[in-house]
Amino acid sequence: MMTLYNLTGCPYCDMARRRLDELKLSYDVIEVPAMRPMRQEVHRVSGQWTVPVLVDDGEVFDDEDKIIAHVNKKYAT
Ligand SMILES: N[C@@H](CCC(=O)N[C@@H](CS)C(=O)NCC(=O)O)C(=O)O
Repeated sequence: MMTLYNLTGCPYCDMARRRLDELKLSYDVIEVPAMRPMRQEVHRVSGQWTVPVLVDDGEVFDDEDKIIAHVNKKYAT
């Protein structure tokens, strides 16, 4: 079970999503508000405010580079 916290128009989120899609992974997308103070859930989950954030089976990745490295390691054959 994977959840991606995403902001439409965010290039870092696009990078993360592109790799998830290339690997044909299924994941839920939570669109976060553009205004940082309204992103309480991102902060609660990851301890910081930026997106993308990926939660994969309880493991939290708070940056596109970390997300891409994680899915490459775990799911790319
Ligand atoms: N993970 C990226 C940063 C990601 C990032 O800056 N995302 C933007 C959206 S594109 C964001 O969430 N910014 C927080 C904000 O604007 O409040 C990095 O460390 O280079």
